[in-house]
Amino acid sequence: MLWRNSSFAVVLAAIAGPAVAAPPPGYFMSLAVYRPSTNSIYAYADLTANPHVYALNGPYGQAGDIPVVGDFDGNGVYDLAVVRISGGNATWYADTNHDLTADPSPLVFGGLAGDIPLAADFDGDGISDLVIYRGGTWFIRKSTDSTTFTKSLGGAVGDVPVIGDFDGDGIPDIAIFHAGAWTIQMSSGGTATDNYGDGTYKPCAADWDHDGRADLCVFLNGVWKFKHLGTGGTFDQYTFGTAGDIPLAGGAFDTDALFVWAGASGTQNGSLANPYATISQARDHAVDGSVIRIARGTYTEYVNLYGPSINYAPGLFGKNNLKLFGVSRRAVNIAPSTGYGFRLWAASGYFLENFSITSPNNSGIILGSSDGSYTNPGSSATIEFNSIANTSNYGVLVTGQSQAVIHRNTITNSVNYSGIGLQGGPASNPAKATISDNEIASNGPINGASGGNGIEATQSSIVTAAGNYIHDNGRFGIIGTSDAQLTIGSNTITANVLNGIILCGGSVGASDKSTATISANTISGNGTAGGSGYNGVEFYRSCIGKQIVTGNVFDSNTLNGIYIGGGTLNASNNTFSNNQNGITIQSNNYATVNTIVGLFGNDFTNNTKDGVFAQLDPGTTAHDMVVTIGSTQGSLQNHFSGQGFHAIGCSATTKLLLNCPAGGNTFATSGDNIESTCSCDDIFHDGFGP
Ligand SMILES: [Ca+2]
Ligand SMILES: [Ca+2]
Ligand SMILES: [Ca+2]
Ligand SMILES: [Ca+2]
Repeated sequence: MLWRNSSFAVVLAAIAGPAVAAPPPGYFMSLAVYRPSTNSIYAYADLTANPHVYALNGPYGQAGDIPVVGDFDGNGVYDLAVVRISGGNATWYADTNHDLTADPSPLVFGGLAGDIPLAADFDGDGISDLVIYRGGTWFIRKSTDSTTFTKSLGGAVGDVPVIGDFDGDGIPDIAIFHAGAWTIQMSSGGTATDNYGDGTYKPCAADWDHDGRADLCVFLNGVWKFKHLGTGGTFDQYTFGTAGDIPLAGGAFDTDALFVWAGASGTQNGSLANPYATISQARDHAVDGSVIRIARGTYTEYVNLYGPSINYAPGLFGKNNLKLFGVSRRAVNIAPSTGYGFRLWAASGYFLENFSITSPNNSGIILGSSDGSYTNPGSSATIEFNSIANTSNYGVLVTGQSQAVIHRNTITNSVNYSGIGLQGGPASNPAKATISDNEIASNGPINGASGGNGIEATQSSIVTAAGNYIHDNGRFGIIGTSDAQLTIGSNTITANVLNGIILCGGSVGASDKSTATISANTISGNGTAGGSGYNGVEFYRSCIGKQIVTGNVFDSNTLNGIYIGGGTLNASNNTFSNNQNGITIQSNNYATVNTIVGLFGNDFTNNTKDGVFAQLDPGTTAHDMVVTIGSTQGSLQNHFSGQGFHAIGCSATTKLLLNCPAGGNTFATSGDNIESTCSCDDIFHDGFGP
């Protein structure tokens, strides 16, 4: 008891010390320790709170018990259990209502000497499944039907089992810690290894930086240290607990949230014991910044989330900064019979996490203004770790002056529109989105007249897309039109039916100021529609802006790696392989402005026709073509090999004049590298003549 009476001040002093870097945002996760010397739990809910308040604190269990945390009822809050091994049985005493008294009917599972109990939700119902690790075999008891299956990992003397979602797919991964050596069996396939800590540490796993992937965690003498799997060293540490404590991490012990449980009946006040039956009820009772935790189940409501400017019902104004957390994207279904999944009306600072969202006749999530117009202030939200699928309209639609962070979701099968859409807003204050690490796939109809894109950015919207896997969409992987500004980096964009990326649109003579910086992407196998093929990237003839394309791989697109029909392009340090042409450059009277292209430091390998193909259409009088291919500076040389026709090919009624200085390009063969219709020298000129 001495520690309990004095610990508060001790802990406060510790977390104020210089050793502690920034803790994660409040309420996303918790830390707890179990103290075997007193058989007591100490759990913080909000690690950023000052002063700290324990979410759960007191004696639970008896000498010899093994503590395990998990969500044993599926309400989104971590619960403590102790496992007592006696007489060949392991009895699991869980406390799901957090009164530090065991629930009725404890479960029995495992029980041999040396068994190590753990818990995590393998079967995806939102309830943690009981796990027994026994000498390298993991026995997992499914909460859905009480049957058991096994996994195998580890088994050496000194192996310590750990569970976390290291690959961020929402499914637990099993891991072994052996004196600092980590081996992780990923649910998405494959095995990862790393080194962190040593035999003096106790291992743990927690998504400390809230990026959706569990981080390696080690605990010693009250200090928690965190490291990203595979990279870097300790990125943060936190002081909580003391020598001899058992670290318990991974979820949230947040008991102060507003709770929702589909189908709840009787008294409903949003407490842990008496949750609301609907998300809308919790919204009505929320205050600015409230956390709303949503239990497993199916919610058929159309959830309107209002900002403070909106008086949406008698006496009820909206709120900002609400955090809506589902217990698991595999177990919380937002399935309105009509309307949107979530709609934000001039509501800012929201978090929407861990939901499975469908809508039979509208979008999954829409951000907008108070009245649906694009001229009033919009909404802002962070949309993370959701599975958004089978929506009739957009998976996520960002309208007007709204802003979204869209991170680590799967957004698939939006039937009639696109996975993510941005539209509206004045050019001075457009819709914006940062879209990272999502899978955006199979959206839209095959060859439909509209929609069917992975990401669709229109009307001056500003998009940064990074680290996404964008594939098998019915039209384009990414489309930017009507003065959109795109930054597209480190994505994999593959097997989309038409182009991987297309910029600009409109009829003949349209001026589209859309621009893109496209870097370090893999853009492959696009244009699965058949016919004459499609491009990795197309800059449509209405483009008038300057495009930058650098460090990408363009492979096996069915037509060109890049096609440009108007505007300015600087393409450097890309690899073009197994496309029909690496790059096609075209100018004609249908374009809005000249086509101006510089190509430096690119590799063109095994393209089936030309490496670079320049085409000045017959009768072109309105526009000009200025093409510079390579430079004698070594790093700016292009390299050509294995093309079917020519390294550099031209189509024009007279010789097409290009700037391709002698020594500015290297060719693998001494053959017909430059087509006779090209005039390729080092005099700067445009397509019409010197
Ligand atoms: Ca619980
Ligand atoms: Ca389960
Ligand atoms: Ca996983
Ligand atoms: Ca993480």
